[in-house]
Amino acid sequence: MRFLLLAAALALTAPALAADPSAKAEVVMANFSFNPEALHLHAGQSVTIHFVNNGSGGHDFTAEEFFSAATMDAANRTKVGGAKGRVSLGKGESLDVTLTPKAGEYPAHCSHLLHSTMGMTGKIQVD
Ligand SMILES: [Cu+2]
Repeated sequence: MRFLLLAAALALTAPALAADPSAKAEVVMANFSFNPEALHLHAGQSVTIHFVNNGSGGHDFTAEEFFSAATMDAANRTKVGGAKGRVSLGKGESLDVTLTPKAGEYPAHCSHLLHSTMGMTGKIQVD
């Protein structure tokens, strides 16, 4: 009987661990770069990405394919501009986006005029 209770307790705990949203990642925007340039995430694992703009003006992290392929709730979908797939931040701003990425390799860039030319490009690798 004690064993059965333990087994039942484990069965209840396991799904909670699988859905653990504690994985963290960070993308720092600057003039004119993303750090890291290549973001590495795990497919199918929920992650909270902390976006920070340390630049002297506005920047964004545009990755339509990445955000479109990822699973997220409505509140987070709004944070990435819906179909725009873009996190836009003013100077000094930050934003957390929680999502579950899909396997693939996706390009990212800042959509501000000439910023990608000056180095604001990157990629997201999900595997
Ligand atoms: Cu920019």
